[in-house]
Amino acid sequence: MKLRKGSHNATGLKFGIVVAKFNKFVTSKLLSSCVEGLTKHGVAPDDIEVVRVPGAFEIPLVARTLAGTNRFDAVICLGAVIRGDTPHFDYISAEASRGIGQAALDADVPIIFGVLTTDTVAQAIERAEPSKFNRGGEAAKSAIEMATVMRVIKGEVHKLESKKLTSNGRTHERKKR
Ligand code: INI
Repeated sequence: MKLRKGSHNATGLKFGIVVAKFNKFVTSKLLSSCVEGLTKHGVAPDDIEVVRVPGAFEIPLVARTLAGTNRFDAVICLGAVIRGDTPHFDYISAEASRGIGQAALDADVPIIFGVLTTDTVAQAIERAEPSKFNRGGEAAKSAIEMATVMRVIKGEVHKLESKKLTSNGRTHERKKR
């Protein structure tokens, strides 16, 4: 049996973050915990690009577009959809989750679902809080794990390890130790 897995070392990796402005009192906390989670694992601040969108409904298109640029190892989506008195919640949360999942499959790039869907404001605050559920930090960890495992299963880690770039741009096999 061969076990393939990602790592927590994100040095040199690049991430896009799409964050909704709607319910900013929650999404700003998700964003700061997410950025902290990335930098804590070795991501350079210059390798993180943040795009703000009006609400969770707008996240999938921007996530798909960012992923399609091939500039990022993973894209992280952050938002907070909080249930109200109308069915609006169901439409927004369903479209955000469906669209984000579809975007990842279409772009062939990991896109992380860091969108809270809660019944109450208190639940959303609790989940964004770094000392409680810390969903922003969790989204960062998932993005790193997915970015690194995708490199492994696409063979890129093996290629980097076994081949050395020569000065004229050609590669030659590295001697086995
Ligand atoms: N957007 C959210 O991100 N969270 C919500 O809770 C929310 N509610 O409840 O309405 C919400 N609505 C805005 C929506 O995402 C779009 O921005 C808007 O419909 C314009 O397309």
